Amino acid sequence: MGPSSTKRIKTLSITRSIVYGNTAKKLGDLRPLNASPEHTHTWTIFVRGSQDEDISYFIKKVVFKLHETYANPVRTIESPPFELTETGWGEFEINIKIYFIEEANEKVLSFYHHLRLHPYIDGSKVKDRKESSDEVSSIYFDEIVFNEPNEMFFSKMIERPGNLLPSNKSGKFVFSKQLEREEIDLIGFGILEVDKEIKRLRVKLEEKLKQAEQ
Ligand code: SLL
Repeated sequence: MGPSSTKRIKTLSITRSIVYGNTAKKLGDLRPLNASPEHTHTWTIFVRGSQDEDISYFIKKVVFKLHETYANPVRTIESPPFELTETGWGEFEINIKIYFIEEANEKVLSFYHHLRLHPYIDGSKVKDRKESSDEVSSIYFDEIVFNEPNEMFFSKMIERPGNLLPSNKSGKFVFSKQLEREEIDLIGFGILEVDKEIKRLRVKLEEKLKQAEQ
């Protein structure tokens, strides 16, 4: 590579949004032949473009590191779709490593996803509104930021648009502008409620202090 290809553009960042996580289903009568008898679920872990677009123009491979109870726990997916389907009985942390294309000259991006097999009862917000009742999912939206990309990588990246969030109303995507708006509204509502509660407690505290003075 010539010097210009590795030259970094100092004043710039370029972002790409991804969606990662897992879906899971209980194993019914139709068990895969290689599933051991103690396995209860089939699951799929994946890394995708936020609009399900091909992300292999900047991602070279994805490595999923499974729990050590699995044979060959380090699973490398060299081409899209970057996903892996397995069967098992337990939830665990999956280490996901995203390797970018050579030209990017970027470090490996390593993070964890908690493989979810069971529906949470009162846990945090889950993004499985549209899924059929017996499928569980735990899916996250994230944005990869490339700071000071090098020129060659940058020119490759700008050949494709990188939308942050699709604004579609069709409900085809798990993450959309609408959902973001709804979340912001919910947070606003929550803040109002907390403010009300603070006021109420303040009045109560003042009353108690007055009583104590008497
Ligand atoms: C748990 N800490 O106890 C977790 C570990 C391990 C999951 C979960 C079976 C793999 C295999 C499998 O599902 N391991 O035997 O092929 O819940």
